[in-house]
Amino acid sequence: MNNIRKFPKISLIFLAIVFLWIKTYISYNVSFSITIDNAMQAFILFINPLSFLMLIFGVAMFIKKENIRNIYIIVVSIFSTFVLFANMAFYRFFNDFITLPILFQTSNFGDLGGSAMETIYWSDTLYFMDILVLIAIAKFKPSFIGYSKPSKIKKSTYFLVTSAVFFFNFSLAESERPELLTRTFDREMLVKNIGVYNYHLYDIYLQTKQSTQRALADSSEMVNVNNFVKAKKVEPSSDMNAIAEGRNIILVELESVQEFVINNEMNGEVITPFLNELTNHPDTMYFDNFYHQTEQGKTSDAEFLLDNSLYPLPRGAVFFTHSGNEYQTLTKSLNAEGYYTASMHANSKSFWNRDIIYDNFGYDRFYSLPDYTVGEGQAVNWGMKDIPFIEQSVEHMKEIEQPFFSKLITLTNHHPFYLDEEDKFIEEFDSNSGTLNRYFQTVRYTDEAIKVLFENLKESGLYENSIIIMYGDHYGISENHNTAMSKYLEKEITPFETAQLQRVPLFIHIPESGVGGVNHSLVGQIDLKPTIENIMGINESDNSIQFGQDIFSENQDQFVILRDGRFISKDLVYAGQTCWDKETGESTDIEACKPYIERAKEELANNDKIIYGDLLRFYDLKSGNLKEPKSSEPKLEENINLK
Ligand code: GP9
Ligand code: MN
Repeated sequence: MNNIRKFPKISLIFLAIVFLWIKTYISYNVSFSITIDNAMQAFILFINPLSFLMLIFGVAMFIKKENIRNIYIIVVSIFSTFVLFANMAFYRFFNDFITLPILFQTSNFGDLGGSAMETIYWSDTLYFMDILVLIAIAKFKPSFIGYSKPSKIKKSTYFLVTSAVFFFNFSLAESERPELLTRTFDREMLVKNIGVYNYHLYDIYLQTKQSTQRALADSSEMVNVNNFVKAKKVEPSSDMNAIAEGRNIILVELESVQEFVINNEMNGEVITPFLNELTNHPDTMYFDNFYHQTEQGKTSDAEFLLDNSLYPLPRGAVFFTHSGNEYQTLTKSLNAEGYYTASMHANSKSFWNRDIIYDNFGYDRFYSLPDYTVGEGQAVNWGMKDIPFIEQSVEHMKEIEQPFFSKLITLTNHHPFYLDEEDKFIEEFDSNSGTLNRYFQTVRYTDEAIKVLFENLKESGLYENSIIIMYGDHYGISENHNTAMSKYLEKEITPFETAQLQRVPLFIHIPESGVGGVNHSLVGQIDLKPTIENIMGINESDNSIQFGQDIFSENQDQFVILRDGRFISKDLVYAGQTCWDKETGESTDIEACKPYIERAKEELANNDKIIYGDLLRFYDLKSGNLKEPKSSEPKLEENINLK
């Protein structure tokens, strides 16, 4: 017995830190695909959970009562494990880390249903094992566990070491990645360098900063933003001006449909027969270099781009975080032209905060789940199947007054891409990714739904007097499936290829117009609003604060900026911090990309200024001037003419 006592006793605090440290490190390697390029990065990854864990568990030393101290240690373990686990489940689905605004979107998490279950496995219960061990130790108090009240000196030394670990970690990270914290684009880089827990602290800090930003923003910031926007303006195409004036607009956001499936086959089977035919239709303009520019807000980001010709945010979903801002939307300009405006989507109305923001955007009506009858066998995966959704949406369109703008959002082709047997028109693909294998089938199903849309529109008599615009909202296959994608595309998926895979199809179909052809222009979702306004003969764009350009304009920039700072120009692609030669697909001298990198940064920064500062509240769209300050506000010396 005496011999055993000679061993120093282990405190529960120490054990809890070690358990979580090991667990976090294992999950970095097993659950997140964090790329490590050198030994230094591997070392930083290893030590990065430590400073936070030492700090948060160290607090236990100030708790005198043993029971309360143990409860604190266990609660902190559960909480930290939950943070880790939530990130892991989220990462499997979105290939990204959680940010605070996303966490508050509980209404969305509730609806994730099948997708959430897909991302959680039985083996995940292992993540909580150490907590059981801690509880058992706290209860049964085995003899090797002990705790002697630390002296003041010991406590001070402990926290000194903790901050030393933090600064050591931070300086290594800073030498590895200069300006780490000023570049908030890349969450993976943050987690890799400062650890998943510190990353969340940083995120909380950023969010707080955001709320302050609006409060502090003032109208003078609008002057610079406006100069930038005006310099970007191009004359819209006169050939296309008012070509669809007065027609109904039927716009379809095609859930997760990427460009690579169009005019392509999978194991000898055509994936999108109807859409393929449409690309050759004499009344269709098809764009094969059209990029999505969405971020964490996915479908809602695509909607945001459409209505505002502004970029969504680098983090969180702008539909949630800035739903109260003032916006100058496409919907509002259509309302002003006497259009009835409706969004149609058979999901609960609060998903992505749509019910709130649609009101703000000016939609007259939102046809959401209660406006649809989902019969037996008519739901799969995330909800109502596309075919009955389309059929009933056309019925709604028959009822509403013309001219109308109806935006339909499909749903069946959504991760995890499940289908009922009777809706499978083609076989699965055969790769190591069930997700990609099933994707082809659900895309094929959506293609069938679009065929039904055209048939029903023709039957209803709405077809001739409408314009049909369709585009993919964002990618469906994330980088997690690169091995499978590489098998399908028969090439290595480099960051260059990944950037190119952000193309989604865009169709502009004007029945009996004779305006058609395949267009290779480099364009993106940001360009939809000015393009649609020009086609419809609306001149609202003249003063609009927007970053897009008319797709048909001869002076189009041919430069697409993705939301995370990647870009695609005529000759270059910037992706994965590497400059790529577009023709060869090989990396090239970064110097060639530098001016464009700056340009993209400036554009995104101006965009974010508008959203964070809610700057459009200071701007009068009609006059293109700053709004007259309210009499209660101090008057500017002179009203700055922004033109
Ligand atoms: C939800 C649907 C899908 O209503 O739009 O959203 P996503 O997950 O693609 O953003
Ligand atoms: Mn979507």
